[in-house]
Amino acid sequence: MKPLLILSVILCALGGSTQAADKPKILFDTDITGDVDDVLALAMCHTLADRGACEFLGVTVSKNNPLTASFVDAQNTFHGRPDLPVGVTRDAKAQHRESKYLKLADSADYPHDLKRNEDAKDAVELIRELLTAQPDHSVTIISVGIASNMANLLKSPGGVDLVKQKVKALSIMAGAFAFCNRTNYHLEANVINGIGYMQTVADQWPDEVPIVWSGYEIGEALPFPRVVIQRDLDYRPHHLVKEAYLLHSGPEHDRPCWDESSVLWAVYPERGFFGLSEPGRVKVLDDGFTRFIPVKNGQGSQRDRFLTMSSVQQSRALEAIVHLTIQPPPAK
Ligand SMILES: [Ca+2]
Repeated sequence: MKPLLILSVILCALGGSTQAADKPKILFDTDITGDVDDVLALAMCHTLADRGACEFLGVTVSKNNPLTASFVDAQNTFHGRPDLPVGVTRDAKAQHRESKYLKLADSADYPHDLKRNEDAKDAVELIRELLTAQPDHSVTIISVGIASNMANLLKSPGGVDLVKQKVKALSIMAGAFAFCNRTNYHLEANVINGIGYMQTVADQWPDEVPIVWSGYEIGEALPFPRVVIQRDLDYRPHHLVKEAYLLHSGPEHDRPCWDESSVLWAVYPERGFFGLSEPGRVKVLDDGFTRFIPVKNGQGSQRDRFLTMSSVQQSRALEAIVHLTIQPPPAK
């Protein structure tokens, strides 16, 4: 065997074993109530786990609505994971949000057994439990709502050290880092609906654990095609994702894929679906604006980066999101 060939065989073998060890373990923290992109993002998490691309540890909910645990369990059951752990916030100060689609949890079309938030675990307790059980530096947290659970995790006893020890990265949908929504000073919902929580995350998240921010501008540039909802989800007589989308956005709207972008980066960070900004630090201002302060001359925190996206990446990312969202769940 030629030396070059031997080297490539060794590298392949190493690559294979590294890949298995590095399979992302994901924890999905969502404010599944108001917008419907959380439902599509949760569908993606299930598909990615079905494909063996990640290990799906659990779901936590960051906003208050009595139907959140029931809906999440209904969706987890729909996707073939009826026993996936579900936690809900017990923080009364976290925003309460009405929902156009959570009522699907009460439909006989979506059987499941967790019916009341009172029977779900406390979100922070569940996150702590799941993190504690995992190897060091192995868990990617995907947070796509207000930051109540992330902030309360950091404030819990030993919370910062637990994050430092167990978390590999935080993939968060929050803020805005480019011109978007016709302004260069967009105040993004996940921040302004709980500014104090996001400030706690930005200020207290350990410097050693990277945060990748998907700003409003990324999802805004990824409109989920309405035709997919109209035509591609009839493989089941009742499709939870389709019905939730229609209840929220109606049939004539291409809903931006804000939350889906954070899932895609979390599981496939090296696939080039997105670019990354230079490193720096996000400061959450008192009005909710996210100011990015880049590293200067190698000085300062390098914890944070935000997603960027070229037009080629936009096409690839949107197509990947679409197909990861609509892949049929495994047969029952
Ligand atoms: Ca969300």
